[in-house]
Amino acid sequence: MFYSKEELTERFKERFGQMEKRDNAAAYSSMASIVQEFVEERRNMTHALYKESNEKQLYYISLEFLLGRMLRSNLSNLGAYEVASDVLRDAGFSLEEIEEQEVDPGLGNGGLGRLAACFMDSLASLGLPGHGYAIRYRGGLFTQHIEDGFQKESPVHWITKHDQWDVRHEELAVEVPFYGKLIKHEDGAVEHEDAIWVKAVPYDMPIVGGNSGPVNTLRLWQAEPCGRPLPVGVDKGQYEAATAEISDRLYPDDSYDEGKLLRLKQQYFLCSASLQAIFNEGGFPVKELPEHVAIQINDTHPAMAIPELMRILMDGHGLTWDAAWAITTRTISYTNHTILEEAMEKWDQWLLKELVPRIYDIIEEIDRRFKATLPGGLNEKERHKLAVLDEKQVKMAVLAVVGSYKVNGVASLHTEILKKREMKELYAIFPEKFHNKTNGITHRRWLIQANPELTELITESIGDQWKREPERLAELAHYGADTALLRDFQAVKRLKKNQLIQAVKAAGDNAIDPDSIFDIQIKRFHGYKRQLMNILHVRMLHDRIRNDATFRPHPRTFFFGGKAAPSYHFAKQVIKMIHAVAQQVNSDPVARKYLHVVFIEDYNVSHAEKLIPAAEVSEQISTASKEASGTGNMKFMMNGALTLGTVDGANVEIFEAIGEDNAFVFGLSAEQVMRFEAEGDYRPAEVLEEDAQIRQLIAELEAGELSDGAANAELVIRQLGAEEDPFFVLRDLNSYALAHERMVEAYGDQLAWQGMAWTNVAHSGIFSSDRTIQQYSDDVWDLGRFRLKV
Ligand code: 26Q
Repeated sequence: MFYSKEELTERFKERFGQMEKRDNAAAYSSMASIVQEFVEERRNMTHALYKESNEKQLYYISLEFLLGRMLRSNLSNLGAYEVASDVLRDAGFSLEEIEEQEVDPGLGNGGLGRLAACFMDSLASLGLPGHGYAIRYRGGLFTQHIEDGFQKESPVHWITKHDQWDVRHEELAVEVPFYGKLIKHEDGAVEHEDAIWVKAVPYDMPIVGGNSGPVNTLRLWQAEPCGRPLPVGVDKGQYEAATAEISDRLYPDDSYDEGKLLRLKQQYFLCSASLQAIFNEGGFPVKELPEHVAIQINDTHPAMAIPELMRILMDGHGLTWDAAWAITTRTISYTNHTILEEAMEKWDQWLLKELVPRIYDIIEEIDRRFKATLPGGLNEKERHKLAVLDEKQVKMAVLAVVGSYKVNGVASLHTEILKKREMKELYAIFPEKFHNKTNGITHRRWLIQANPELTELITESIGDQWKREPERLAELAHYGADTALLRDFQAVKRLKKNQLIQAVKAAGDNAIDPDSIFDIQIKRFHGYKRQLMNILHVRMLHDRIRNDATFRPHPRTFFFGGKAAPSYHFAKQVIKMIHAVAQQVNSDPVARKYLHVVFIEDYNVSHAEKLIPAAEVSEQISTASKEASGTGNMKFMMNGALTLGTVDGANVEIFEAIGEDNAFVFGLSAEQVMRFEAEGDYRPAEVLEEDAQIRQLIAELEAGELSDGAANAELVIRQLGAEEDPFFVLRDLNSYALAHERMVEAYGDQLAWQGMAWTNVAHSGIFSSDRTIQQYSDDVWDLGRFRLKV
């Protein structure tokens, strides 16, 4: 148990008393440090427990962990939110307010990073020994500012501002070799000469789950210079700068692989440091590694863990290739998060050869041996698809599949596409490796913490066992016709909408109508996610309101939020377009009664926690086949928003769970999209010929009306026109508009709407990441559960 009210008051007074300025920041840091010390002690106890047990441990290696704020989450998972609230209130503070002092550590881009964070929460909550390994970037994802409708970026150095939830462990530092040359002896031994070594210092962050389970570790590696002599000709100043750079910042591009040297350094730094640390934990004979350790690589970004493990086993422990390979391919497993070709990681061979010569050497051998096992009769294309080394490049996805014992996609449709199309050739060779693990989200952060009001209502209906077993939310289905309950449910939504209105008001928008439908699209900006289709549709509605005095639909507020990669110019033009349309709609004396557009600047996890509980409509409108899973979709349904979406990613499973009657489904199917792509016979011009309204829209776009001047939309115009609309925006626009019409009509019957929303909540339990993690554990990692006795 956490401290009693008396104990906590005592401790708080003591710390707070020592503060120079007695403000919110001081109250935050006093409370945070008390919590941190408490959980740190449990982390140490947990570590000892795991060590003594000698049981299998999981290491989840990821370039990203998008944690969000820690104070509320830790307190809530400890069951101490109330007591901390009380103590603070007695001292004249509000916990909600002091929380705002915490910098949201943005150590991730989007879905992949947030998934890793949800997984950490579930591992600890289920009492499973699973630890994260990542980089302690000094600057997380950039802050987004909007200037004249355009996105501007500025760096954030979260570490300097943030209260240390992590603890430095100098004594556990390891060293990572870069550059240099290989010397191969006749007996097969390999030496790495003249390497430049970088020190990796771990900062350990306690991961507190719910259910008073063990406290796991998220280890963040920081790059520093080390004491070894530098090879001749290497300048000390340059060395120090280059070292610090490795953990300086997160790459802000989450779909396009630029092949940058620094990114490669980060990847190897993380893989090597993490694997060395795993061996340093030790406690078992090296040959038994797969019985004691499972390593999950989050996409291909840490795929160098495969050759690095080979290196350690052979060069460090003297194992033969065959022995080392047998161990590696029983230890490492890989999750794929994308099917976008441009996001598939490929590195220039010369770059790896120069930066990590031994790793390249091992990859070459992996490729050689793999090619030697391939059946005869493969055609050219098939051989390409199966090559780790291909035309001067290293293909990380092939390396990851060949070197892993399990490979998974993140939603059922996604896994099927991997097997049937993207990785068809690899699947034919390794059918037993492929499996699906549909993503999930932690219901603790996304329901219990973000929406305490709904949490209470649920608990009043079905008791609180669902908090431990979220699938029990299904019991809510028995109450779907209870009118009084549905009215309370509606009141909760209204409250969350008002809270959001207050938050947005603080940011300067005073005009949000609480009676309007809250329609929200929040996610990274990407062509395939089709924020463009959303804003074009808003403009269509605006046109209709102006041209047709009888068209007066139920008021709607469209919220957008998300960042574009700084170099993704198309996506930035869409952001500009949203601002331009917002300006027009919000200032039109007639239209503003029915339409309102809000752009949430610098969207992050903390904003999501406020937006999602207030949402009524969840926009999940990716081009079918492109969104591997999506996880925002799950957060929304769990908070009672209805999905307006395509049959893509995990939407498919959401629709299955709730029935299509409880959502607004539209658009081309994945199969149709893939057929068009294969045949190359989609002609957006034909859509224009048939549809006068869309024609008008494009004319307005070309006239610069949607962008404060034509030049601001040139890439959008080009994509929809000359580039033949690769994401089928025009093709799906009409069907999208019809889905909106069905939605507005449904909204008119509030009781029925609340029933639908309730059904969504009731069937959201299977999308808890507790379910996902249990499946990984059963099918891939084989972990045992722990209880921490205190
Ligand atoms: C690669 C190379 C160099 C630099 C950056 C990258 C890079 C970084 C991040 C490539 C991709 C990402 C992130 C991908 C991502 O977030 N994918 C999302 O993963 C979610 C969790 O599985 C899914 O729900 C989403 O559908 C998927 O888009």
